[in-house]
Amino acid sequence: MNPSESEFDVVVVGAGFSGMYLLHKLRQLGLSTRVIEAGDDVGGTWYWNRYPGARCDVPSMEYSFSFSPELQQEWRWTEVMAAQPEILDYANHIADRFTLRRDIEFATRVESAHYDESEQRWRIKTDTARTYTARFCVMATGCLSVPNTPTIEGAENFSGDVFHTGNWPAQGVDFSKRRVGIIGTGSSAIQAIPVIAEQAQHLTVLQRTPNYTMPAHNRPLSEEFRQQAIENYDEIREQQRQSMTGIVGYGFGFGGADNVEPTEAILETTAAQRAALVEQEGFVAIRRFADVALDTAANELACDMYRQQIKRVVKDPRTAEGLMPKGYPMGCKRPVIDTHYYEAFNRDNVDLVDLRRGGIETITATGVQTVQGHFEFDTLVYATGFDAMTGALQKIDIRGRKGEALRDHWEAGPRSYLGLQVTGFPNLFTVTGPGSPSVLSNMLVSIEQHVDWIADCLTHMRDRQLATIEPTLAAEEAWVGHVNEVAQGTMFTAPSCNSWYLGANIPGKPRIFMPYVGGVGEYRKKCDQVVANDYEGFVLSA
Ligand code: FAD
Ligand code: N01
Repeated sequence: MNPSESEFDVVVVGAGFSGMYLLHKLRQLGLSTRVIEAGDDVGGTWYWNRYPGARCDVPSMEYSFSFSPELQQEWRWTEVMAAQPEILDYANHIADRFTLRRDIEFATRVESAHYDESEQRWRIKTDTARTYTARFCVMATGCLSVPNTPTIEGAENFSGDVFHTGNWPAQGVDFSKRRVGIIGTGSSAIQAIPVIAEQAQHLTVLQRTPNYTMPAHNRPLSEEFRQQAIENYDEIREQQRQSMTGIVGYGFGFGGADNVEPTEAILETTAAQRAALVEQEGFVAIRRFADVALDTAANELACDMYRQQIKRVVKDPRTAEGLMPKGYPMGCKRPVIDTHYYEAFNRDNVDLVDLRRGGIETITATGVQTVQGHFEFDTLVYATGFDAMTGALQKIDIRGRKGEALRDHWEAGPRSYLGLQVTGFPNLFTVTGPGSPSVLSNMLVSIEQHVDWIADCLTHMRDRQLATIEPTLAAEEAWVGHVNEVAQGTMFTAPSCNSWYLGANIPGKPRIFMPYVGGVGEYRKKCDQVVANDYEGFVLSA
């Protein structure tokens, strides 16, 4: 073997939660495993996204691993929804507890992965000029790990500091005495804005599309509650696995009046009743209505209630009007929850630029030129999201049988069987890939399910001395068809919806709804059924 080559049973790309659990699991199977990670340490999302206000929006007791009873008994979350530093501590704790780092190559980016048909091996090359060979290659590269910085004319001329929420400096940013501009009003911006507003001299929010966001009602986690939850963990975890989204909301939901089962029909209410509900409960009043997710007219009534509440919270009428989402349904984009987002616009040092009244023209040395005028900044923050789901995979030159490029196979949009494997790419797996519930779920539940499935598959192959696994074209086609079919008629695919789920945030990306909307529980059943039917839809060869 070439001295710069290293041979392993499995090479895993990425050391976020997916790559970390894979390493632990594959080691338990006795498989030699190497993890390659571009960052300097573990944590993935929580390593890169250190912007102020970053936190998860799934209760942490549930956004955590279940694979180790000891781990889940010993770890102490301090808040219902933990902040980024605490989640990164958790990732570091896992790396220490299971001594993961010794098998991870940090500060190393995988540039290509080519399948050698004659040797039945993947050959993986890095930007450090190393080559690894492995029978199996698992892409744990993340769904939201390639930050999107839009091309705006003149961007290179800006003389101040520039940051992206998805690649935030580890040492933090001092905003004091700074005039800050932030581009974007997605989840990241909505978390960052209230916190930056408290620190900066002035904050200008450049908003192209207003979002629908609900109050998080986050709060400290009491020891009593934590104790009660860990005593019931077996049951909670089982409920999570069988649920639609991997979230049970055990014991707390999101607090107060919003913790309501959606059973009522908004179409059966009068305008006066809706106004009264807004008055009594604010944004969360909408949660009681089941038809909002299913019917466009019902959805529009809910949007109207939502806009009424913005008017009640935001004092300046022009700013309130500017913050109102219009022209696309609630529930088409990734749900957002916030802590005092709208209240931040009542501060004297925060201004909104509603780009619907005139968009960005150029970035200048001193700020941003819009149709509405020039805005001066010392610091510019891009909260402009990610090339989601396919971005990290397509950045790598992945080639399967006969040298076919994954980029070509996916030219018209991602295609896979179960979001786990792609036809023509034997022994290559993706964790939470397009075609699986993935980003529509509590990701830790979906990560565990995929890693367990892959580990069971490798065990099955070893026990039967099988060399390769890949899906048939027919199985892939049927699954892609099913994924598209179940997404039709939902708010996710409404013609007026432009979300990163659809690839609509990246110019030129095919408009395809990428995740599987069928739910975590149903999807798990389907994956288990495939195994029970002797890996139906896959070809396993000796
Ligand atoms: P990642 O954490 O993205 O890790 C992938 C790793 O692969 C990265 O470290 C990256 O550097 C590495 N990598 C990629 N390409 C290469 C390459 N070519 N070579 C080497 N290394 C590579 N999900 C939830 O369920 N609940 C939440 O509340 C939630 N909050 C989120 C908040 C933010 C700000 C973001 C951005 C995402 C959030 N998510 C949330 C989704 C989150 O991405 C997942 O929950 C989870 O952390 C993903 O883990 P992962 O290991 O699959 O991917
Ligand atoms: O990114 P986004 P994000 N000019 O794509 C705007 C997870 N996450 O990083 O809508 C002007 O949602 C863009 O505008 P528009 C979660 O899954 C979770 O905020 O395209 N604006 C939009 O407002 C989430 O969904 C948490 O018109 C431009 C914004 O940038 C995902 O990560 C927290 C522009 C991008 O919003 C991504 O969220 C954070 C341009 N040229 C992230 N280009 C939790 O709380 C883009 N925009 C769990």
